[in-house]
Formats: sequence, structure tokens, C-alpha cells
Amino acid sequence: MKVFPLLVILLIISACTGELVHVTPKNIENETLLPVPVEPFRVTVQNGVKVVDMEVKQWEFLPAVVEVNEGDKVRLEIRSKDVIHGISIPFLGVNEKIEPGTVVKIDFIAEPPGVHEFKSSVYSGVGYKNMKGKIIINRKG
Ligand SMILES: [Cu+2]
Repeated sequence: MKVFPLLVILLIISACTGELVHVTPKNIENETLLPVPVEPFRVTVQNGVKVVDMEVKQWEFLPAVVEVNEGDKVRLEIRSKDVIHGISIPFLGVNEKIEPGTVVKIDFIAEPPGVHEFKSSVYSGVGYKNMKGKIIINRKG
């Protein structure tokens, strides 16, 4: 019975480290049996500003992709649903701590066009390295 040793090895590995069985956004993409959490991309226009209602939790940003148009006035309003997180948005030179119970507001004019990445900047547990997102700025015209 060749399956047995492999099974024992897997059991030992999974008993030793929680990380191996931990579900991260990366392996959700590859795992068709797991339901993929879908939350609406909430954006409202307030006084000409596109306000994006963002949530952060272990270990993701919702939405993880924010798409706006070049020249838009944008405000990200970010709330933590659990522990302290951070958001680093290099193209804006922004690095903010997000504490539960507070709203972090990040205002900017959408430029330059392109795909700009952001990520968590505060260690918030084993999955924090997966906390990434993108701000897509579509070129005008
Ligand atoms: Cu985090």
C-alpha cells in the first residue's frame, strides 16, 4: 500500500504548520471547489469625488481592484474589519495605518494612467503578504 506513507507525511506536515492548510487569496483562485467571496465594488460620487468604500481584513482588501479614469477626483475610505492593517500606495507616496474603528481617507487625483499596485504595510498575521491590490487608471479619451 503505497498511499499510506504519503498520507502519514501529509498529516505530519499539516499538524506541524497551520500555514500549509491556510487558505490565501492565491490558492482560492486555483481551487474551484471553494466559493470565491464576492463583494460589490462600492463607489459613490459625492460632490464630484468618486468615493470608494473599502474594507480591509485578514488578509485582503475589498475591493482589491479600484478602477477610475484619468483626472478623476478619488477618495478611498478604508475601514478595518478586524485588526490593525496598513496600506502602502507607492505611486501616491502614501503609507497609512488602518486601525479598527477608524476611517482612513486617502484623496488623490487619478494620474498617471496605468496599473498601480498597493499593499499592506503592517504585519497582520500569516497571510499579510497576500494583501495586495491595484488602482487602475484608464487613459482619458
Ligand atoms: Cu494587513
